[in-house]
Amino acid sequence: MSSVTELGYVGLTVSDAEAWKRFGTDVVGLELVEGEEDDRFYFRMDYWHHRFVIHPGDSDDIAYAGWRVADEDALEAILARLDGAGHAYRRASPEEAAERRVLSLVKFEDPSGNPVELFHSPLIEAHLPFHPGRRMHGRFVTGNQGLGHILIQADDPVASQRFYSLLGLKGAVQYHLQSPKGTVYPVFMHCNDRQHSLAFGVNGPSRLNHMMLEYSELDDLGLAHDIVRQQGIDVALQLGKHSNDAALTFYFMTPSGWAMELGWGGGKALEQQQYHLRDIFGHGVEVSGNMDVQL
Ligand code: MBD
Ligand code: FE
Repeated sequence: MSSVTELGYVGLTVSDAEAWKRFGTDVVGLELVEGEEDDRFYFRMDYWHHRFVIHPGDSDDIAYAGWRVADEDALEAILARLDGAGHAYRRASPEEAAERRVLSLVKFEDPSGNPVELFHSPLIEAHLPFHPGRRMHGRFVTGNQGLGHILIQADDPVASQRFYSLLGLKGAVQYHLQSPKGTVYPVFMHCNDRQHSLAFGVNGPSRLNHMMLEYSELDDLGLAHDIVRQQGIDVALQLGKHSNDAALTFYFMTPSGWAMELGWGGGKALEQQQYHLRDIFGHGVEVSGNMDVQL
């Protein structure tokens, strides 16, 4: 069955562009690319033209998630499944594809209204090595695992899981967690070795609850943690290790009010599903509001 192969890029609308330029480079280590268009800027993580498109605006949320497919055949196979499910989509124009630096692009929304894009053939600037926005010991874990994972809003997690299965993602409820609103049942889905590229079932103040990026070296996670503490940035969840992907991570607030999860050591996706009641250690809530779950 044809599937999306990875989370390729993410668009973000941000209300404080200058804060984001500093945050992306100085805190996270992303490479800033400015000046190609007046109304946006980009962050790179590797050889891709961009991994993040930042649209300065008057709100703060995810603008779109770009899921890669291998080629035109894979794209058509997925669109046929959307047809079968009666789910509407729009084939983007060549100009819109060029705007994303891809050769083929389709746009639609998931059942909760989150904007989704399918594409193939991103622009890879093989002549332009990644130049981190600050010192890094290693690199971001990307390649065939995509840029990381996103946890987005789902009004009806069952409907969301059914919908993302049409794109080829696999997964299930992987935790039963306590939150102030009662027990929550987050779903985690994968489309490559990364244990999850997509999660939903923990709703917060914005469509995007958090995004996770992974460092290849533990020392880069430690460095990021030092910088977050030195800058006095609010930490949502303290350092801890997840039961499902075994990644050592912590969560802190971006200038947009949703959380960034930075991690190291994520494990591979399993064939079979299992669920957990809590994490291995840590992940205590420090500043509440975004991730008020007892992991
Ligand atoms: C994650 O990446 C996560 O964000 C949560 C809430 C649980 C397990 C793994
Ligand atoms: Fe996460």
